[in-house]
Amino acid sequence: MAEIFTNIPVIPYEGAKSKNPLAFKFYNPDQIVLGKPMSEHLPFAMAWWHNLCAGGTDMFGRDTADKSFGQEKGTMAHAKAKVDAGFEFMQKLGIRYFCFHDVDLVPEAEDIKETNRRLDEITDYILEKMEGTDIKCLWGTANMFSNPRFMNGAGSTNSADVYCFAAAQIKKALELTVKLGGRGYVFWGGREGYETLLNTDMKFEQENIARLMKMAVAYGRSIGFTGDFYIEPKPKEPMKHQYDFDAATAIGFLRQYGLDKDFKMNIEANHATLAGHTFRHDLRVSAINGMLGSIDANQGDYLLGWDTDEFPFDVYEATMCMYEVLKAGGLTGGFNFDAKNRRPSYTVEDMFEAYILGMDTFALGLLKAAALIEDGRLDENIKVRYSSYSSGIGAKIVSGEATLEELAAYAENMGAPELPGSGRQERLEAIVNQLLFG
Ligand code: XLS
Ligand code: NI
Ligand code: NI
Repeated sequence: MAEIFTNIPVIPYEGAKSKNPLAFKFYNPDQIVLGKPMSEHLPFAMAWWHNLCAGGTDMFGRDTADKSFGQEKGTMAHAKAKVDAGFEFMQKLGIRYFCFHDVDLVPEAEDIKETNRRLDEITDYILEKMEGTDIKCLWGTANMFSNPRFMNGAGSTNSADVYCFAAAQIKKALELTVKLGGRGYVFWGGREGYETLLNTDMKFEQENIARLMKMAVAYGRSIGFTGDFYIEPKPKEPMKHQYDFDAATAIGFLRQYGLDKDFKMNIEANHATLAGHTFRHDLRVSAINGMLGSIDANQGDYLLGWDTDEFPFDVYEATMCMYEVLKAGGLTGGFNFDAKNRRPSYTVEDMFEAYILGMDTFALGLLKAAALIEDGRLDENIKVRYSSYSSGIGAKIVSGEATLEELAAYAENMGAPELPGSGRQERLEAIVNQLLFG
């Protein structure tokens, strides 16, 4: 196999003082943090679609980056060149996982039987490349939003034929995920939503999405898929209203339809902020419901109202993310860089430097979150803040034995309660800054 990225070496860790753009400054895979090597805390994944397929096309202009890898696009030779490029890329960066949509792997044919044959061929090739490496699939998914047939969604479509086509794609994508040893299978509700209620039966559409997911779970389990199914919530884009708005909405949906045992959340930073939450908020909502599965590690732009999918560079956000992840006991999934270079960053060096940026940002986030946990002041403050529930009437409330009458009688005898104590927000924010920059 001829080398593709000939001017890029294996990326070394050189430490915080290095000025080499092609070196890690903070991601040091073997460094032990809270008893575990960094690489185990941070199972990073490459997103096939952004890294190997997307060339920067936007609404106003065509590709700036050349992702042909020396082959004609739309051919199986190109599909294989992408595999070669992807594996070389992951190996040079020390990335052990990848995520894919079916149509990222091969050009889609008119007939799904031919597409599936191509998928078999390419995944045989991927399996060959996996041999002798420690690279595996993090999660797979089916693209049920790009083709015009999915204009009204897949599970939510008004067309039973399109619904069946979606089922066929999910079936195949599940088989491929199992074949490639995937830890998870993602449902991002690409167009599972609506534009106007004037033409929409919302209840019916949601029931149909649940039916499709149930069939996917039944089939997945029948072919030996033991990993997690994930919903990746997103509030809008491409549809005006998406049914899986945020983690809380998606979790409610899963519980309503009895899917909560098989599903967890795949939380994307940029989707959480589009929903008007912090990234951290959606992680916490998932974690307290036992459903924090995996993360799409990217970053939005607070000035732009869409999914800009930037590589994460905000260390504060990454720290808060890693704080949630560490507190939740880690992820069963991983950190997928669902992120793309900015359009004017179109060179091969830019591809690598973007991943170095993302990996270093999360390494810093991990180190700083571990420092916050070891410092203990945030935890201590929370303990003190809720301490009125550890004894007396508070403990009785928590035990579930108290009645409303009893609490009312207690209040009547008490007179006016004291103020609940300072929230200490500024003190806590200062502690975070101290540990980030001190
Ligand atoms: C789009 C989503 C998508 C999913 C996979 O906004 O982030 O890329 O991660 O279908
Ligand atoms: Ni996204
Ligand atoms: Ni995503």
